[in-house]
Formats: sequence, structure tokens, C-alpha cells
Amino acid sequence: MGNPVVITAAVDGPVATQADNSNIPATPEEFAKVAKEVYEAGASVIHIHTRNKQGQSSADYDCAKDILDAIHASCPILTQLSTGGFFPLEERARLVELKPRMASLNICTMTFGSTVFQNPPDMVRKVASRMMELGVKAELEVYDTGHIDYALQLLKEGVLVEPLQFSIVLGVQGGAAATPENLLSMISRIPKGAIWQVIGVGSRANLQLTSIGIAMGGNARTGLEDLLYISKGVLADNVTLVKRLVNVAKALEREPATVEQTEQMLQLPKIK
Ligand code: KMH
Ligand code: ZN
Repeated sequence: MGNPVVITAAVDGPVATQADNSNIPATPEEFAKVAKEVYEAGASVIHIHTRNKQGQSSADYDCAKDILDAIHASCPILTQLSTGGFFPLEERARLVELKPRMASLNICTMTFGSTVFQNPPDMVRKVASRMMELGVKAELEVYDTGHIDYALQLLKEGVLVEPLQFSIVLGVQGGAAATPENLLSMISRIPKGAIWQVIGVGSRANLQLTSIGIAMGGNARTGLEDLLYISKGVLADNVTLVKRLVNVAKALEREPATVEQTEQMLQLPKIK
């Protein structure tokens, strides 16, 4: 079996809480436990949104540090810290100082469901440059075709480095809808040499679109950030979602990438 697939587990997200799905981790210990479980199930990357000890979304530096430290002590999974969410970008951006191997970078302001996801251009440039200085690889979350063009503009300006690492996010209200047609259109616009994964938001979209992405040679993400229910009325959990995606990959004759393979495939900078 050739062409390994990088599987990312997005275990919590910025919005839902344990009241919505009790399988969402809240404390550092819970993050560490789920990290080990998804790692053993085949994920090589964990995408994390910082939470305080009460399990609420937070941009607190110390809370993020505690979560990262607990995960790093539990298993070798690569950590990707989110700079997304609905706090001002100045606050979210501080988290990159913790030097995770990767951090998300949302490069455009947009409507996001009933709220506004604020990512002002000058601040985005600052965060991108700082990530480059620290050796933190930017995971570029793109929600529509224009965001890919904007990433190329930032590359031209020298605040991003190749290979660009795109996450094609489909299914956010305010971004492109979760359809195979939109996915194909977005993939066709990814520049040669860039790396990409599929993020499908919502129960049906998640399985359908990540499967198409894997079949087309891309990487894929799943987890409770992207869907809370595995099927109608049935709450999901992170490990089951990762196992399901690993089974899809294997059925398509691709093996989940190991941590070492992922470091090479994503060309992650050496730890500084
Ligand atoms: N839930 C994602 C689609 C990020 O992690 O940087 C949006 C998000 C971005 O939270
Ligand atoms: Zn996220």
C-alpha cells in the first residue's frame, strides 16, 4: 500500500461543550487521554482548541500550555493548536508562542453561522510572520475559493513558506457548501506542490467528503469539532470517528501515516 494518508483528529472545536456531547475533552487530562486513543487508532495529528478547566472555549495561554504539556506526555502525536475561534485575533495569536508543531491560520474574515469570524489582514500577516519565525507550520483553513487566492498573495508577500498546507473546509454557513462539486473545484485550485486535507462539517458531509479527498490522494480530518453525531440521533466520539476514517483509507488502499511520515510529508520545520 503506497501513499500514506495523514489523519488529523479535531477533538473539540471552538463552540460545542460537554453539554452537547460528553465525549468532548475539557481538562488537560481528558485531552491527554483522547490524544493517546486517537493516536493508537491511527491519527498522527491532533487539532486542539484551548479550553479552560471548566471546559469552556478559551484563548488563555496557561490553559493551552497545560493541554499541550499533558498531550506531549501521553503520546508522540503531533500537536496542531488552533488560532481560530471567536476571541480577537490578537488573543488567539499569542498561543503560537507555545511553539506547537503546527497552528491553524484563518486568513480571511467571514460570516460563520450566526457570527463573524474576524481575521483582519494586517494581523493575519503578523501572525503568519511570527509563526514562520518560530518554526510553527501554518495550517491554512480555506472556506472558499478566494481564500486560496489570498493564501497565494501572502506567499508572494513572503509571510508564508512553501509547501503551503491547506485545509479545505466545506459546510460552514458563510463558506462554500459541503458538496462534492465544491470540493472538486477547490482541489482544482490548490497549487502544484501544496499539501491539502479535507474538512467536512456536519455528519453526512464529514464521511462523504473526507472519503472523496482520500480517494483523490489528499489527507483528511475528522473529530467532534467537525461533527457531533455519527448518525441521526447517535452522538459520536473521537476514537470511533478516527477508526471509521482509517477503515475508509484502508479500503482505498492507503495506510494512515505515522508521525515520522507525517513530519516528512508536511515538511514540518525542525523544533526550534
Ligand atoms: N471549526 C472550524 C471549521 C480553526 O481551528 O482555526 C473553524 C475553526 C478554525 O475553528
Ligand atoms: Zn479548529
